[in-house]
Amino acid sequence: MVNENRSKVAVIGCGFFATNHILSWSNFKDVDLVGVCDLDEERAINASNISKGTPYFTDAELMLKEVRPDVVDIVTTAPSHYHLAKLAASLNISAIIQKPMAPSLKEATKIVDLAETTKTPMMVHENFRFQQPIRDLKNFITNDNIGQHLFCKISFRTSFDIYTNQPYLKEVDQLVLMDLGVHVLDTARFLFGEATSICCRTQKTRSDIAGEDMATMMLGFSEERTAIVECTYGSKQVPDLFPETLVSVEGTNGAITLGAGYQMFKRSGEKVETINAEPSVDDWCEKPWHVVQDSVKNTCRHWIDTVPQNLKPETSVDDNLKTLKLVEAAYQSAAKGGSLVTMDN
Ligand code: NAD
Ligand code: 89V
Repeated sequence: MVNENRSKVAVIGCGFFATNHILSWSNFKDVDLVGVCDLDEERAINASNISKGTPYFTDAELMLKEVRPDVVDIVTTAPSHYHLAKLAASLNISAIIQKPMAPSLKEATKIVDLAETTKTPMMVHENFRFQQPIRDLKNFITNDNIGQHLFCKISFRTSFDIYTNQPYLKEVDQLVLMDLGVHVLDTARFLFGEATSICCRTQKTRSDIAGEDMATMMLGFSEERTAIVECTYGSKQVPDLFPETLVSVEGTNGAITLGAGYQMFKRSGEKVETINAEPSVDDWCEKPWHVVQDSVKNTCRHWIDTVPQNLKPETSVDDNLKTLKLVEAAYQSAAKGGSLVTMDN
């Protein structure tokens, strides 16, 4: 869907990941990227250079007051999200906030309250559910192809060196569930709805990081549906499929698997099909990051196709709080060696 009205977008945070946002916004025909901002001037200038000279700033408040965007895209790390969302709300500007919404469930709740009390539309940039192969898989299971849903497995296992691009990840006490768990748990919610219980075990595979880098979870859903959800930055598997997410869903009448190399295997009754579900590689994208980059573009597009039309985005902050509640419950379970935690939905 293409809007007739143009949207004005500004970006705060021009670090490692923001390039994908800036290039996504710059390539939409109905969006004007009106400002980019980073405390680090060199990063702000670089962001301006890659987006055909978008005005750059080193002070977020100054930028928002000067360029008056319809929406500000906050691509800083979690500790600054609440403060920046509050700034946006105080200026009556909508906000998109990168995952994780906040460093804790408590602070995420403050963002949800802020959005509600100020009536400011706010969405979390939770992009995994916007990966095209995962959207395709969801369509297949919701169109009555596999019968009653029984079982789901979501797996993201790699030892890709994330710490070079994101050194701050070595310092956080809660690592893999907050950084990657949010993605895979949100994908589980997207595919199977709200979990009624969760158990989780975590492990640490190296000594130079503060947090855990391996998590294995089992989620229960109504009607005895079950999901195994796992994520790790410490898997020495070959081949290393970074940044692919493997997903399979089984039902009473069929199954679908998104496998390595984006091979998708579908079974509906006796009909079996294999397709290549690899996302396209836009001009500004490069393999193997294209699946992530494509999903960033789709997530930004989701905002443009919803909020300006007064529609609620799928990953509104109140929706995303449910993902963070699962993360918190997973940590509670892990602290007790993997005991069952019942979700209060
Ligand atoms: P980064 O540290 O590389 O960049 C963050 C930038 O924000 C820094 O340049 C910093 O100077 C700037 N900044 C911080 N506070 C600011 C403020 N008040 N005003 C202006 N600039 C400010 O971090 P990153 O690795 O790019 O991560 C950013 C966010 O993106 C994190 O929340 C991370 O979890 C998320 N991320 C998401 C994905 C994904 O697939 N969705 C992938 C990687 C990172
Ligand atoms: O950091 C992240 O959010 C992840 C990735 C696996 C790409 O690093 O998306």
